Amino acid sequence: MPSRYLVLAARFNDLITKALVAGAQDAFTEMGVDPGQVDLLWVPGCFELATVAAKAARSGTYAAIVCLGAVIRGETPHFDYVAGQAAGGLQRVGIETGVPVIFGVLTTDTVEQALNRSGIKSGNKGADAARAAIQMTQALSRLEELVRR
Ligand code: INI
Repeated sequence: MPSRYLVLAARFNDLITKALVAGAQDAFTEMGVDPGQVDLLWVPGCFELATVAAKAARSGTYAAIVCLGAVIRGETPHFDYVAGQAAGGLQRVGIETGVPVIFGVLTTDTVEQALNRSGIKSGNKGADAARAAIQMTQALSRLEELVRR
């Protein structure tokens, strides 16, 4: 299994997504992953996450892909489309490629709620996503052992 991780982040609402990226990077480091093993790539918005995640997953380079973004309902009637397509697209990439694709996309009603979940008050969803990536790589390694028995 590859040992590199990709953090894939949306620039839209970048005040929030930069904080999610920092949270993910810190969490990887805390969990013993060398920062040199964690690549970072930006896309314009959450709608584009799945396209790049699919290519990254098929490259065979990454143990897991952590997708980060913020979709805020108050700012757009597109909320349901952007959030729904991002979630569905990313889930499909994970299922179709077998590479863990982590959904670290905030979907909130307000900017304040998003800020709170990006390290201000109620934890950092980016850090949670990095932890989920590690847990998924561990689960897949364990599964490989189990099915080889
Ligand atoms: N992209 C986001 O990541 N978050 C949003 O809240 C958002 N809003 O508000 O529309 C958003 N839109 C851009 C979208 O993801 C695409 O980048 C754009 O439509 C170009 O395809």
